[in-house]
Amino acid sequence: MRMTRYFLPLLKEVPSDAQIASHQLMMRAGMIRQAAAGIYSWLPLGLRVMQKIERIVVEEQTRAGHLPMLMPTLQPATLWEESGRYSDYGEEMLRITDRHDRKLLYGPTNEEMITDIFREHVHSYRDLPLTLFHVQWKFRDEIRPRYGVMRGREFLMKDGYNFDVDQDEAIHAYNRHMVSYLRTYERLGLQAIPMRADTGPIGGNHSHEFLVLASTGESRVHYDAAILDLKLKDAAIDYDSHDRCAAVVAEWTTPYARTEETHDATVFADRVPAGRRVESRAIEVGQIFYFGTKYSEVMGATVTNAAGQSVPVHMGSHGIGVSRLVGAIIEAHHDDRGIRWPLSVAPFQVGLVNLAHNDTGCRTTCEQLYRELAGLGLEVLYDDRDESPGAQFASMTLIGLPWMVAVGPRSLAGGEVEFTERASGIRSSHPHETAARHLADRIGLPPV
Ligand code: P5A
Repeated sequence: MRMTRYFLPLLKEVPSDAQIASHQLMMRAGMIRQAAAGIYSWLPLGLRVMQKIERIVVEEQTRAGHLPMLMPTLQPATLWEESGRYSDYGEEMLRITDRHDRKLLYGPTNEEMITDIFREHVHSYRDLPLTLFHVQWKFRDEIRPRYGVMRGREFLMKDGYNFDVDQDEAIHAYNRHMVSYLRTYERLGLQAIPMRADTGPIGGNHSHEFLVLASTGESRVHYDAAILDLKLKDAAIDYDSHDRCAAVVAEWTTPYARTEETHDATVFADRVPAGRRVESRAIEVGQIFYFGTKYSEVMGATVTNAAGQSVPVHMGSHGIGVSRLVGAIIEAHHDDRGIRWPLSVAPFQVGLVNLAHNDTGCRTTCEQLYRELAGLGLEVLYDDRDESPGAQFASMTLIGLPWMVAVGPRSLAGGEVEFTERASGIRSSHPHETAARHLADRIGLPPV
């Protein structure tokens, strides 16, 4: 992509209402624009990142055997009247009336709608287990939307719903989700800690939140520092194996880790040596729930079990804050000059900078490198604007692409171009003829 053809409204000034780094950087890097309090337009650069996150989330859900679908943003109030949550959900629910005076709402979550689909079509244990998910916009009329996309009113969520014949199977679904979430966050370049949590309006009594430590996070958490040493060891986990999933979950939920709401100071002090007790702030990037038959009983979602009896189906739900993750990743990966995207979600992998627009050699080399890099399958943002080298470097550093390739007359006189790795700041020079291939190898794309 050539910058002169792109839409990248970079801001020089930090907007006064942006209090935390991720909000400031997303505004300065031209990723989002506020439309109303807690409601944002996603500009091209921001959308690229969000779509990469969404793709990783969907891939990991699919790998775990969960099926993608899509439910609408607007829901009929009647479904929520059935579950009792139409009145319970309170002021956070955005209620809408259509021209026929029918009550609708902009979905804050989808337990009712999915239960309605299930009860209509599934009647036998033979069709279970079943987990359906979608990635869809939600609306919650938060009292205090803030921190940009972190606490929006309209936000993108991956929400999934499992249906199982009994509690054992449903706990396996819970464990499977925990493992798939751990894998997802790892691929996104985040260390997210599962912590015992409250269930709030979703219900049930079995829930974990996934938290990314950050001083600007809205959640207060308490944990055993030992949990930070855990690594997901088995890359190819067998999601069908109850034992394998349960073992991973046992490992990750044994060290003390709880949100403020479920924290117990006595248990904390008894179980964790003083030197390892940490209290911190964190960003909630996901939550999983097991709530049994809470919705299936009142809404009549039953199946016949192996003994031929009709039983309410056991359910859980699981959410990942896709739009919030854009902010959370920036909170975890930035410095005072800008963003430092992990490769997996970077909007482009490479920034190409021409330091001398009037120099024919530099221009030709840039054009050639641009073609070669793209030909090798790399996503390149080419700064072909007529700006000073200082301004170009500052823009690239702010946007935070993992690699920058600079073409300037001095190094080109020696046949070389300069690479800078954003994460480490390390620079190196390479012959321009082999620069594209060399970078593709570093980034790990297969040879074409
Ligand atoms: C699980 C999926 C649920 O809604 N029902 C369906 C369950 N869970 S949750 O914890 O309430 O939300 C899941 C994740 O969505 C993100 N999130 C938000 N992101 C941005 N702005 C908000 N206002 C917001 N509210 C929730 C969080 O990442 C949360 O973990």
